[in-house]
Amino acid sequence: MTNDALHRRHLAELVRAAKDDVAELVVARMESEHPKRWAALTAGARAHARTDITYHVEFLAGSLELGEPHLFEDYARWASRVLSARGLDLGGLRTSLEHAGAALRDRLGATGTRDLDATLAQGIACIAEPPESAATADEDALALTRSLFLQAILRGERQAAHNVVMEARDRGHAVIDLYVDVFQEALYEVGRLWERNEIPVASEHMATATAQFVLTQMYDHLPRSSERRGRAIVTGVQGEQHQVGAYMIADLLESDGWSVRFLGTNMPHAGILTAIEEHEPELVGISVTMLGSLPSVRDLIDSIRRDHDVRIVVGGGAFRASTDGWRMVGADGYAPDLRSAAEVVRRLASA
Ligand code: B12
Repeated sequence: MTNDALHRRHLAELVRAAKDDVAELVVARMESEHPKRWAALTAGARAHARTDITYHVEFLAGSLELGEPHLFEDYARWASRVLSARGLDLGGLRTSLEHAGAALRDRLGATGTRDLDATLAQGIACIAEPPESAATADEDALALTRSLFLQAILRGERQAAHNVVMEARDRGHAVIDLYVDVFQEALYEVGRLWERNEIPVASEHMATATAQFVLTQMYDHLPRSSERRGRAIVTGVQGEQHQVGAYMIADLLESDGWSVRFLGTNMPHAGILTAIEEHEPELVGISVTMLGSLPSVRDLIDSIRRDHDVRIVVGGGAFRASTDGWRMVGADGYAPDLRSAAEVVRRLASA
């Protein structure tokens, strides 16, 4: 690891270690600036505000660690969209980031405040009301299936969601296309609907649960390669709750001839290491959605490498916008989606 990377990691660790204190300080400062507004808040709303600030700090740390300020810009744009959709004032986000910057500067002293200031300033400059979203043309072959599937999962109608997907399969669509163009894209749309405050979090949960129910039924319809490629484990990391992407990767690898153990996600790392000892895989696939999970995946990869000679491939939302994130956490490879994953894994396995 270069000195620069070591310095960035050190800075990110200091920032992460300070997140709870910073959140408390920022809330106290905002409270003292607007005592009436804050007095009207319930204890729950106050706790919520504090949690949001810890998220800001975690994303800031991830962006600093990877040396990619655009990741924090993306985060600031995303937070702006989420808050605007709920009628909340973006001035609060700006102030909380400014206060968080001041609290971090006090804590860090001379250590890396230049990088911190620059990344924060870039993020703050991206806080803005989102433009009206332009309607996008939705003309691919599975557009209608996706739209019907989305409606079914948002209503929690398992039978309807199942029928829609099976009809598309019976029309000759490959399972991998259904996974990506129907399941994945419909879930991304669920995320956008939640982001715009058009559905409550309960609908997001129900839609995901319904989609996962139908996804498990696709297992019997997966094509099976006659190759025997070896053993693989697919898992998420501790603290990460998103697991549909990992589930799909497990199915894909099994379909491509791997003997797969799928561990789900949010698993204590000791448990993942035990599973590796028992299954003795040649390949470990790790799925990470939240940028805040980066330290967790780095720790997991370090622990795996201490005792096991395996190839490690990562994927998921945390790496998508980053050029080098997967290398920084110590993985051997990265695939942005299901379609590219089989190829990346085959290349890794034969290297
Ligand atoms: C479902 C969902 C949840 C569910 C997850 C339940 C479950 N059982 O998985 C719940 C409700 C628990 C949840 C919680 C949260 N979520 Co959420 N969630 C989603 C949602 C709507 C769908 C995720 C999904 O299943 N996508 C479909 C899969 C197939 O896509 P994928 O993961 O990208 O996987 C593909 C590739 O990335 C790749 N891949 C993935 N893993 C791997 C691994 C390997 C080895 C390889 C090679 C490739 C690979 O291949 C896959 C197939 O092509 C997304 C929206 C989105 N854009 O993803 C938000 C989203 C990810 N969530 C978000 C947020 C903010 C949260 C919460 C903080 C708050 C909330 N909404 O409740 C918490 C955080 C929890 C935590 N600590 O992890 C944000 C993240 C924003 C950001 N800035 O990063 C998103 C983008 C929603 C949004 N638009 O705001 N969430």
